[in-house]
Amino acid sequence: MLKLQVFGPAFGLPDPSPFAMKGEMLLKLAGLQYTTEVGDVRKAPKGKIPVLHDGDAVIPDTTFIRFHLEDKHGIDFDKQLSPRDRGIAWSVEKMLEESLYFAVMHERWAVDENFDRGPRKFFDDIPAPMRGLLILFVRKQVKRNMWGQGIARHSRSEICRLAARILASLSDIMGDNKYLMGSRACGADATVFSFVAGCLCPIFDSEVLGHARSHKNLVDYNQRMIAEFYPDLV
Ligand SMILES: N[C@@H](CCC(=O)N[C@@H](CS)C(=O)NCC(=O)O)C(=O)O
Repeated sequence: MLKLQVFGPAFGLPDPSPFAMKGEMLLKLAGLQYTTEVGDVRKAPKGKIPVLHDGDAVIPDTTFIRFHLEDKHGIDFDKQLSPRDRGIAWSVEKMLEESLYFAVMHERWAVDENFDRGPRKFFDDIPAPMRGLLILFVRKQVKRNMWGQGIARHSRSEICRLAARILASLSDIMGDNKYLMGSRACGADATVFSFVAGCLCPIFDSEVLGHARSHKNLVDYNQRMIAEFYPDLV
């Protein structure tokens, strides 16, 4: 049995981490039986969640989880796509993971009101004297990473402008399709759904939410994907 380590549902999302949600979506799209359990980043091989356990194999990182499902389970997530569309789908996926992700993280972790509404709650189970210190430590680390990646060197309005262009590009590529690339879901839908759901999460007060809401096709897609893959959330 496949077991995926995730963070678990929060903020009305299947998982607050777009990568944990993507990992689970890959398993759903593959049609494989799996279970989930709450993981611990400190014990994860690459210090990040999600992590897939498949028998003795331990696979961290969603792109390598996808490769594993392709190699070991013979799944071709994109079998209906032309080579060109496979390339477009892969590029869209990486545009969200390598660019939009940092804008979303910045809005959640660096903006005080959003941090209080969201990530601060991850620490609720830590006993009071430790909690404050751990929050300071982890938040500082996240901010340092965002500075190193570069996103934190921009103003909030610049960051939201970057996110707006990405969401507009995504909306234009999806057009009237049911899924990203047409009438059947492809591998990149795991990422696209995770990020669209995350951007539409009403808990976080951000221009990113307004930009996401301005694309009716993305809002409709999100509702369709929730109904199809997470009917319990409806
Ligand atoms: N490239 C990784 C990214 C995973 C990732 O960034 N996970 C974040 C949550 S969204 C995490 O575990 N962060 C914990 C940390 O950095 O300490 C993937 O595709 O799985």
